[in-house]
Amino acid sequence: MNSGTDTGLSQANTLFESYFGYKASHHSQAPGRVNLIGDHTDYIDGFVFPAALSLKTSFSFAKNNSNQVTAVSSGVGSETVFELNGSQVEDWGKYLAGVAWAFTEAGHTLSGLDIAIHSNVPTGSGLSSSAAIEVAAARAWRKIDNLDISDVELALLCKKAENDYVGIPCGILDQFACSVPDIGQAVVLDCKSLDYEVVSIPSEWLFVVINSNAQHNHDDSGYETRVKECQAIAEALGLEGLKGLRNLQADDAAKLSDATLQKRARHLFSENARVELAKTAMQSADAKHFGELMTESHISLRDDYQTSADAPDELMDACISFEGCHGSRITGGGFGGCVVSLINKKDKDAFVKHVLAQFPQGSYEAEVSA
Ligand code: GAF
Repeated sequence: MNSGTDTGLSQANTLFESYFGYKASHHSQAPGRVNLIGDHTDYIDGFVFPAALSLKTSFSFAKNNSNQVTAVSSGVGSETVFELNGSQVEDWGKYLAGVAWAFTEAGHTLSGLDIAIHSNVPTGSGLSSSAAIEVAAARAWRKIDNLDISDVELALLCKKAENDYVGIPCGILDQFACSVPDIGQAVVLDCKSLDYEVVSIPSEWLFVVINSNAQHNHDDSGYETRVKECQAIAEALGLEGLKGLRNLQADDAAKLSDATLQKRARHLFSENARVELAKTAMQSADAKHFGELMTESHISLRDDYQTSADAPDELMDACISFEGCHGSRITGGGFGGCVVSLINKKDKDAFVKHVLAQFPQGSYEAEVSA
């Protein structure tokens, strides 16, 4: 990591020095992620296919020789202060306090820190800004307190923070994708075993992420409702909780009497199957098939799982109307946010121009390629 050339880190450094009046001793970073395919399949122990982005959350920090954390963020513009092992934090510091809580529960002793944060992972856009801040915080404590924690364990502790402290019933997708793969790496993850495989992106492929700029927010979105609907499916089919849905099949959906639950189940088993097919398509450099799977995934999220929204649907239509676009889909938790499309590298400028002419409220956010 070169703090001289990384703008995120130098901005975090500058903020640290101006806010705390001394120089930070350490740095940590974590990327955002784009999910290429396999959404809402992680909390049923299914399969997902994310890639780590070059967009990052950067921390500059130092021990403050207290039991307290004081953090400031260039994006939020207000500080958060909390005691390690203190009472529940309600402001944006909950992501840091949640990680501290999860580490402490796991038996680690943490130092009090002064922290300055700069992030270029957009919030509410389906690119895991929350997981990026959690993983950057976890890396900060792992580094400064010399904790022996693997990247996978770190992801699990961050998920615990999000589930049991922040209170969002998410799966492992985001925390894993922000902790384990290198920037630009695409991985297929089995959310049950946590076995994963890095899949090489063919050299001429480019995944482009365009933001609809319609924000989602897990706190008031239907995310929790979808998790409850999955629990209802499991109950109706006599399966053992959410994790029993991993092996859902087409004929299971037909057994459900509730039409909404049938649609939800149809998304779960079809999306899970698409991840394996997408892996094979990428391995055989079959852009046409990979793209078709992405588009099927969007339609499934839009019509069956109903976690899309008008803005990403219109944006996806704009993307897919480009002649060289192999496929396109909403990415992440949904209800707004970004759309990811597969094109050939050579078409990038023409694609972005075409999409933004059709959907002017959108903006180019990121890209992933070999
Ligand atoms: C959000 C959640 F945090 C993830 O766990 C995952 O369920 C995703 O939505 C949908 O695939 O990002």
